[in-house]
Amino acid sequence: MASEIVRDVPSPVRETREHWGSDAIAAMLRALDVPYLALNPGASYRGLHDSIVNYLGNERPQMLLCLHEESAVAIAHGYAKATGRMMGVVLHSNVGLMHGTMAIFNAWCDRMPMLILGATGPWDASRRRPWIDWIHTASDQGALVRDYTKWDNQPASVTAAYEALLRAAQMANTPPRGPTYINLDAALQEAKIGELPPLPDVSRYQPPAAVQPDAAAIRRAAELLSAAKNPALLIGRVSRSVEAWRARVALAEKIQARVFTDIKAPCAFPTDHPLHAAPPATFPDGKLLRDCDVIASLDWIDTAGTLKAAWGDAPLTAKVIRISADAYVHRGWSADYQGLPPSDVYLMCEPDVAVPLLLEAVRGRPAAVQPRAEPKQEADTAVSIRALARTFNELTQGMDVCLAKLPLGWHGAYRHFRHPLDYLGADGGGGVGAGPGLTVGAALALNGTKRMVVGIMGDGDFLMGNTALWTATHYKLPCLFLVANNRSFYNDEMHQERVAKERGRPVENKWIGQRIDEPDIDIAMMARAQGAIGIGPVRELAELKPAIERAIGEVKKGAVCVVDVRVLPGYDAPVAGTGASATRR
Ligand SMILES: Cc1ncc(C[n+]2csc(CCOP(=O)(O)OP(=O)(O)O)c2C)c(N)n1
Ligand SMILES: [Mg+2]
Repeated sequence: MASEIVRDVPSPVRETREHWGSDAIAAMLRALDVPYLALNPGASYRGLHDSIVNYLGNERPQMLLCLHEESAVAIAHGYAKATGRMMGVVLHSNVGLMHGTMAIFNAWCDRMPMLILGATGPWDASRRRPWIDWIHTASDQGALVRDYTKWDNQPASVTAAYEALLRAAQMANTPPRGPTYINLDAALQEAKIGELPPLPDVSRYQPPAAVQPDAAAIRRAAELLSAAKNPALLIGRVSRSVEAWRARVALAEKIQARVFTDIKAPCAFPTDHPLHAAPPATFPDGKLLRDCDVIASLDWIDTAGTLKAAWGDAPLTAKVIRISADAYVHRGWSADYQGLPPSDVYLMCEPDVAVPLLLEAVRGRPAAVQPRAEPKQEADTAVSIRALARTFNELTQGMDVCLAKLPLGWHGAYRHFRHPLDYLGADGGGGVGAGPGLTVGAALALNGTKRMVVGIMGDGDFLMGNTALWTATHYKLPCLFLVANNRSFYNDEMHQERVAKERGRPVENKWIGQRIDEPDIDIAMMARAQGAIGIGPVRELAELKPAIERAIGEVKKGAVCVVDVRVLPGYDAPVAGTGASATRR
């Protein structure tokens, strides 16, 4: 369990019989056991703000001040990734919500629970202050986020707010999980209400018990897997439970299935297990999958796309078992649902539920797969992401590490994952700038445990979200940032290269509108400016190990530390949509 964090403690407040609407809302948040509220302040919720500080004493929930709404949401996202638990976010009327939208989209695509509170200038126009309450009042504010939240509501009374919060919490935590949004009218927050209406009994509004799949469908799936010559498991979105991790390993071993994992999702299977077929990748190796005759997709993010990559236009020869409850949240606006996969058996439940049932029902077969040989390692000659990874691995041997973010140029073979908290997956929606907030959120979740939280991220990602660091330094949440700084939005240089080649135009212009230099940004100084320790820039291979070693030591002592590692542009991994597999050194 994470330990308590630094808290800004309010001066004592005299008890009064008078209460305001927002006191009731704050009491409800405590009843719902919301641990934290990440926020950036705004007058539209000054009522609630006062209630958290002066009515609740700034605890349960405790405020976490953030310098940008995008980091507030990303922190809640990172916290949910590490714990499976929902925390709260408060976003100022319309402008704050607008700042938070990309991060909400990321959390939505990542199916992470989150309670988002918003506010609106008094809905009653006669109560609005001139100008500011008018620009910060919008009809149907929920419309800004409705397409990527599970539910939204603007309650018109305190008792309606109780119910709205109960429902929002229940829905956020019902699989497939996701963010919900409650918009609180400033007038409701600031209304004098005397005594608080009695709070509902929260224990009677819990999320439902896990949905169990149909027994006959489990038997059919088990029969397919048992009869398969060469079964495969595509393991996508699953929980952080150690028990569920072990059940997946047991299932794979019992049927001798090849296992594929996805670098976009949190780690789901020991990557050094002989049955783990290939390093976790954005796009798994089609060739390996094409040999498989039965494929079980355990909430794999893009099953249809993966099958298409393997079979192309040829007929799909494998039988497919689809295990996913995700379609419950598929909507029209965002195509994050991916292509529609065929399925011979469709179990509409969470993989954590289906795996133990399948494990019980399948017939075992003797081990046949040979242990996988580790690829031969060439020595590093320059500072690259690979060199960074190797140095980091060497220095963290035997240590418990939680990787809260990895850069785009990371190859899945760079490091093994052996525990559900070893790696938390990507940002969900591909919204760059999430890395710092996700790392701080994971650091909040794992604070006081012996697992060190580390975000390894691109310079573009770091620069867009770096003010999340201040929240980590203020609340003393130790974590390590290793910035793979190629001084570019390099992923897109590769796109320009591809376009130039297709058009017969000069490839050497690909850097224009992409490179972040002249001046180089002093990332270590940005860290120091926020009370973190900044190390670097590391330019020489010889400097890399001492820099990371020092950084790990500082984080062990409780610091937030950032190392600016000037890596050469170049990826070992194929890059999304560019068709490039570039190692340009
Ligand atoms: C909010 C947002 N803006 C722009 C993009 C397009 N984009 C995808 S990857 C990328 C570059 C990220 O740069 P960095 O983190 O430094 O990684 P690098 O590509 O250099 O490896 C950009 C701009 C995006 N995905 N999200
Ligand atoms: Mg970059």
